[in-house]
Amino acid sequence: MFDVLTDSFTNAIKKIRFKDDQKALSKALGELKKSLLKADVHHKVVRELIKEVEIETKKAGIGKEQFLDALRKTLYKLLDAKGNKGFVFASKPPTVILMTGLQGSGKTTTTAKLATYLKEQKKKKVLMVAADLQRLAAIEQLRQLSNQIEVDLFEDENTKNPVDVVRSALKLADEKLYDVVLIDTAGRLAIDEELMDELKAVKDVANPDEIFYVADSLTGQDAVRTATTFKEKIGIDGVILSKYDGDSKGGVALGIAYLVGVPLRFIGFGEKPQDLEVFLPERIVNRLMGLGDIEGLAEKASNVIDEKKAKELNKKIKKGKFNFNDFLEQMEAMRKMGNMKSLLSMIPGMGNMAKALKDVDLENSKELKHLRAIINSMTPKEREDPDLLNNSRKARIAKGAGLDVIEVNRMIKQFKNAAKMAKKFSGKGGMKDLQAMMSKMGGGGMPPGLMR
Ligand SMILES: Nc1nc2c(ncn2[C@@H]2O[C@H](COP(=O)(O)OP(=O)(O)O)[C@@H](O)[C@H]2O)c(=O)[nH]1
Ligand SMILES: [Mg+2]
Repeated sequence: MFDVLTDSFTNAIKKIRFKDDQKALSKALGELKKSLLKADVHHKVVRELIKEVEIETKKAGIGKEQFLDALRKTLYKLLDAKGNKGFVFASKPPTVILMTGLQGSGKTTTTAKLATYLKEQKKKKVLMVAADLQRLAAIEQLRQLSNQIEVDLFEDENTKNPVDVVRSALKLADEKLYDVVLIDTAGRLAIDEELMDELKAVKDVANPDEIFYVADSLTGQDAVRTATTFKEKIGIDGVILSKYDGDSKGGVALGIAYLVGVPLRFIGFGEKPQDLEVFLPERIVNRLMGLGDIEGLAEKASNVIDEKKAKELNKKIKKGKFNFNDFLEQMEAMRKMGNMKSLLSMIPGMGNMAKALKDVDLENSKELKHLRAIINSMTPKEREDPDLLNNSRKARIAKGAGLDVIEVNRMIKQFKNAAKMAKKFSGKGGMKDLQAMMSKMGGGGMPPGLMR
């Protein structure tokens, strides 16, 4: 997610080799500045950051550690805009949120992501409201998302006025005791008066607890500019940065917080409803500095893995009893967690591994699809005990899965090897072994037991 910035810092840090060496510090700062600009950080922010880091480093005495400390402190300061963090519930439900932003910024997708987050992690009853009546397709898009994530949607095809829609939606929300109402509004390609007037009218009737501005991080400095305009004209309480998974250079996060002065609340990093995470400055700073984000990982993982199950699984792995059912279950858990790469980058020291793994696509990997087809063709007993598979059964499974028996043999062998390795990893120093293996694989597959 923050590859570019992380690389930049690493490069800069490498330049500091000596103690009390002004020349080394200047060089490091120069490197940092160059790479920050390259990472699309606004020049004003870069200037401020460099100035602060220099002052702080000197205060503590020049050195690698001092430089890192200063960098961490400064990043934290710049990212920590005043205001609410994450999702804040109103004292009296429903909490009403107005989602705003330009067309294509990711409002509708983000509305569904937030709904998913609130439903699954906060166990809230959420109502999404289709108040983008500019495009017919907009309602259909939300309808599909509503079905997919199983969150209610309020829509009214009989009116072209978003104000009416919002009024009726809020009435319903009161009657049916919804906890949260998320209003998806229309955007434009660029800011114009008509849009602002419509939003003001919607805002007046919605009386939202908070207004979120969804900014496309790929638009770089434009995101900073438009967010500023929305803040002045409508008033925004938080920014959600979407499309952080793309070619975004990352620097925009610093610009929004520091220049717009509005806290970043969430970050979207993919097209799936789960691809959203709470933005917390301390987490991001740690990640930027390559230290990982254990807290974030634990939160995500705890959502999909049942602790008891994880323990059972670990026992099985240790005993060499890891079977195909366990494998399928783990795959499913991984898929639920969404973006593997972003998960890995949260584990300390795994930043590089995440990079190597960027091409593993759990949904579309051919290998995994085949493996799933093979497992699905097995009987329940065979799934529990891979040793039961003899040649005639393998042939039948191959037929069932529509694959060649050679492939079935290969997959089974791979699976057994993986189970063996998992057993090894479950012992002492497991993580190190795992990391070594993953880097060798270069993203060629997924060992079981990764999720322990
Ligand atoms: N890769 C990626 N695509 C996103 C993300 N958020 C939204 N999109 C895509 O961006 C496009 C526009 O999103 P949409 O929600 O329709 O934007 P809206 O016009 O503001 O409602 C869609 O194709 C989304 O799938 C994200 O975080 N990552
Ligand atoms: Mg939309």
